[in-house]
Amino acid sequence: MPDRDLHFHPIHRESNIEEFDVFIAGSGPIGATYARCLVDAGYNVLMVEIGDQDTRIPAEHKKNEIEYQKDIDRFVKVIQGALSVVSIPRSQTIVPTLGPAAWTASDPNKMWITNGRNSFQGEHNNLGAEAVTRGVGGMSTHWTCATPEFLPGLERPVIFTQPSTDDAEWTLLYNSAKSLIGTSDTQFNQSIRHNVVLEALQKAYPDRGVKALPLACHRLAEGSPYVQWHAASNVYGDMFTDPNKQNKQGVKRGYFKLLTNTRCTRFELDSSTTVGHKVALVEVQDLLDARLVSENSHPEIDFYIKAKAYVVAAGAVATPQILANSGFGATNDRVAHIIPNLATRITEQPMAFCQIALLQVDEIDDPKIPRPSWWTRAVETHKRNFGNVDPLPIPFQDPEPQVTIPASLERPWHTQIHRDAFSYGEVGPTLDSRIVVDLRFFGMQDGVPENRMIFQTQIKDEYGMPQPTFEYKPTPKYAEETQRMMEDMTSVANKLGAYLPKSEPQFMTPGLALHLGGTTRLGLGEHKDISVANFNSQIWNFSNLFVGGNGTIPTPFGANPTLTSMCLAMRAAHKIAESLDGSFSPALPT
Ligand code: FAD
Ligand code: G3F
Repeated sequence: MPDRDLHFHPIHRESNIEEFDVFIAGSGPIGATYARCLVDAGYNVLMVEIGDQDTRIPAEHKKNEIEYQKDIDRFVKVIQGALSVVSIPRSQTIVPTLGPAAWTASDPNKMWITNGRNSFQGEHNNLGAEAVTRGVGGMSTHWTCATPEFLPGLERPVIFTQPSTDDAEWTLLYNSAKSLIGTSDTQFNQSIRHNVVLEALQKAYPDRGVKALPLACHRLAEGSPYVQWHAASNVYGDMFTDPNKQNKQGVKRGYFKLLTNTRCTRFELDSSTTVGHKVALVEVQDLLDARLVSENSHPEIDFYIKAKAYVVAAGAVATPQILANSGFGATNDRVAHIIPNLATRITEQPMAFCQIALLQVDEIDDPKIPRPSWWTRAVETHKRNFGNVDPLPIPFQDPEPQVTIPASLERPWHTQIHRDAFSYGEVGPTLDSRIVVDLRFFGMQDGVPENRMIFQTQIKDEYGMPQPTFEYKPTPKYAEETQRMMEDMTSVANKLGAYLPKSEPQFMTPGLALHLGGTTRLGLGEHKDISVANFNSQIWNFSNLFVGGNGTIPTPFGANPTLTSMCLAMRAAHKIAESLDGSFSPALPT
């Protein structure tokens, strides 16, 4: 234990809790999953979140606001506003057209280093669009909600070497995670555009299992044009409103507290531990209080929290960042690290994108094609009310298409043929958004040791944590598949429509998928030398430190990862709950 005079937070007094069962850093869907499982099992959990709460209900999806449900393109600005790019190379900070009289940095060894500007970042090996969201609910407050399962034999990690045991484990985990986040593939069944796209692709590709994209959402009422998009609030929102609920076994919920605007800074080890490592406490900082003191007087604003187990689920960038700031690994000072594989073998998905204007519009009200009654009724009503002014037979509030052609071993890429807002791809004023379809194809990457993140101890990010630098280049493995993926996307696009100018087929800036993986990768015992934690998400050689999030995924993957990360978090939470039962007897991971 440290011998300094430790400053504990009033939370202890308020709750009369001297020591929490579990501390969690990060309030996104993965921190939420951990919290939900542990609090439901009756344990006391303290969660800290570096960002603020800026939704009506904690951790709610912002797209549920009527404003964005009426015009999805307006949501582009919300996403742009929420994301902060992680690492900006020095070349992007040079402005040759700046007025010559302006002050500029003249020493090439001292370039801008604030707010993600990173003079250590190479241009050629950056993940230039990799970004983080800080706020209660994390990225789930503006995510697309796509929740596909990973492909067994390629994307899906192997937890048990016996295939039938592994299959059974994943079936259980996926079913539990889907029910927790509320996933469905039927919520767009009564969308005209959805069915037009689905039918066109099923006709063109009868053997590829074209189907509805599974989405975490539910339609508000039968026939309503609106869905409620799910987010971390669906995982743990009721813990804020219903703290005394009991679980199926009649166990009352444990105490749960979320501290917002609170940074998880670093972990401190118990120096009396002789075998392996044990976290003694965590240092956090109240960022609101921090505004009241001068930059260097940290003892007044840093405080400490004690727990039996500690979970870091702060996203794939900040999770290794907190561990690096604790001196455990991945820093640039090249000291011997106790988590040697931290932030190595990282992966990110190459992503291809285009938008088309739909060809099959005339089929929508073609009397020769039989349509269900809800369809003809909707089209007729629309034409009766607006037929003299609107050129399209599509109701204004017709839900968007949400279609996928699932990945396979022959075509290892994930596809989304849909309409959605992201930080790019806004339709603009020229075309009616009702005939626009977005195609997003996500490829895979191999986790190689050269691809890694390094945390600069000297340069801090805007929140005072070590600045991440990427060393990342596309891997030769899966290069050929990526070419085929682009070919496939253009062929699918051609079946559906004509390209929108400026949204022709293109690869996006690396990192834009925001599916960074492998930064805190899990592994079996025999893969200890290339992983950070075991499949209970317990860091190798630590008795009480756990990780969560997409960084834990050790496999190449094209699919959206959140559902799978939830599975791994549920598994870990279950194991933590088991160890906490009775008195926590810390054991090193095997
Ligand atoms: P996050 O959601 O990133 O949450 C981590 C939290 O930790 C954040 O709130 C952050 O503020 C907090 N934090 C960071 N540092 C600290 C610190 N030092 N102390 C305390 N707190 C800290 N995924 C899918 O699977 N399907 C999709 O359809 C999909 N669509 C997306 C669309 C968009 C526009 C974006 C941006 C992402 C999308 N994603 C999607 C990715 C998905 O949102 C993430 O996979 C998911 O949110 C990860 O959950 P997480 O809890 O691990 O991390
Ligand atoms: C990703 O992060 C999501 O997983 C996708 F679903 C989404 O469509 C994409 O971003 C947008 O680029």
